[in-house]
Amino acid sequence: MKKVALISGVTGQDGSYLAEWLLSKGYEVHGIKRRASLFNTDRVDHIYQDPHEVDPRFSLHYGDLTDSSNLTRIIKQVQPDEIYNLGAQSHVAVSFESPEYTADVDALGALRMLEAIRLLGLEEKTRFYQASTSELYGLVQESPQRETTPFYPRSPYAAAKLYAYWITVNYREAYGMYACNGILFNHESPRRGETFVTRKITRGLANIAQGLEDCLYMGNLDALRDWGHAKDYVRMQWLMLQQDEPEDFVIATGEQCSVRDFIRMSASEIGINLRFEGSGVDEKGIVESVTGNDAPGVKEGDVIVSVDPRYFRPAEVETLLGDPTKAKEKLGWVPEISVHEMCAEMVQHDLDEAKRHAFLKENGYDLPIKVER
Ligand code: NDP
Ligand code: GDR
Repeated sequence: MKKVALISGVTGQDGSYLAEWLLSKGYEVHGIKRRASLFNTDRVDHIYQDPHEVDPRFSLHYGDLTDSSNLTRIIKQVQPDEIYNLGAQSHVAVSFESPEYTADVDALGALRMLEAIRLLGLEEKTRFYQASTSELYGLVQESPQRETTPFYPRSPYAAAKLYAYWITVNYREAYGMYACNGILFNHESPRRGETFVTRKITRGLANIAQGLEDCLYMGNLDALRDWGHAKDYVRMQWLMLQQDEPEDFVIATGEQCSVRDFIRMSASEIGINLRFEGSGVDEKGIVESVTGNDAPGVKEGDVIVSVDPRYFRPAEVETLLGDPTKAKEKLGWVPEISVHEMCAEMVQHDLDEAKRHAFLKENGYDLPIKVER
C-alpha cells in the first residue's frame, strides 16, 4: 500500500528536500503552501506534476498554520499516514520583531495540527513529526547538548518552539499518539533562505566576487554553531517516523565552527584571502571590518565585510554543539556531508547565480540584487 504524507512548510528548505526524499520512497506527498502575492513555490516547482497530464503523486493545498479549520479540512481530505510539521516563522531575529505571530504559528500551529488529528479520530493512523530545534537549549546548561539537556530558550522563536516541543510530548503521553520531536541543529544548503547567516555569506561573497555588491553587513561573528546539510537531516525526519515506538532525537554533526570560520571557509572557496582588522567603532557605527586581498571583484584593502550592531540580537545564543549519539546508536544515522563540502556546494551555487546576474548586467539587463538591509 502506498503511504501518504502531509508536509507543512513544503515550500521551505527542509520541506522541499523531504518531499523529494518521500517521493523517492514511493509516497504520495501532499504539501501545504501559503497564499502569497507572488509565486512562492520555487523550491518545489521541479517536482510539481500537472494534474491535467498525470495523476500526481505530489499535490499542494492552500493553508496556514494559523487557521485550524483549514488544517482540519486538509487532514480530513488527505488522510495522511505521516504528518511532518515543518511550517514555521523560522527566523530567530525576526521573532523579536513579530513575537506574537511567531507564537501563533510556531507554538499554536503544532497544537492545531495535533488537535486536528485527534478530533478526526486519526490518532491510531497518523504519525506526527514536530520540527524542534537546538534553539531550545539557548543559554546552554551542558555541552554538548543531548536529549536530556535542560532547555533555556533565548528568543520568542525558541519560547514558541518550547511549547510545540512539550505539546507534542503531551499528546504522545495523553492520547498514545505516535508523535515525536526531532531536535535539529542548524542545517543548511543552497536552498537555505537568503537571510540566514550561511547563505547570506556565500551569496554575499559570490556577489562581491562578481562585482555586484561591495560589502556584506553582518552581526555577531563569534557565534558558534553545529552546522550540517539539510539533505542529511530530512532523512532522519523520515527515519524517526519509521520506528516501533515514538521517541525524540537530537540531530547534529557533533562539530562546531564560528560564523567567522564560515566566512573564511567561503572566501577561500572563491579565492579571496581575508584580513580581520579588529574592533573599534567608526562614524557609521561599524564595529569591525574585514578586508580582502587582490582577488576577483576585490582590490587589496577593500572592506568586504563589516560588523554592524543592528544585526546583533537582543539576546544571543552564543554556542551550540549537539551530541547525536542516540540517533547513531538507535537509528544508525550518520551525516554524510561535511560542513566543508556543504560550504563548497553553497558557494558554487551562489557563484553560478552571481555569474548569470553579471552576464545580464554586462548586456544591459540590470536586475536589482536583493539584499537584507
Ligand atoms: P524555512 O524558513 O525555509 O521554511 C519554513 C516554511 O514554513 C516555509 O514553507 C514557509 O512558507 C512555511 N510557513 C511559514 N509561516 C507559515 C504559516 N503561517 N503557515 C504555514 N506555513 C508557514 O525553514 P526550514 O526549512 O529551514 O526549517 C523547517 C522547520 O525546521 C522550521 O519549523 C524550523 O523552525 C525548523 N528548524 C530548522 C532548522 C534549520 O537549521 N534549518 C533547525 C531546527 C529546526 P513560505 O515559503 O510561504 O514562507
Ligand atoms: P539561527 O540561524 O539563529 O541559529 O537559527 P542564523 O543563521 O540566523 O544565525 C546563526 C548565528 O549567526 C549570527 N549572525 C547572523 N545571523 C543572521 N541571520 N544574519 C547575520 O547577518 C548574522 N551575523 C551573525 C546570529 O546572531 C546567530 O548567532 C536557525 C534557524 O534555521 C532556526 O529556525 C533553527 O531553529 C535554528 O537555526 C537551529
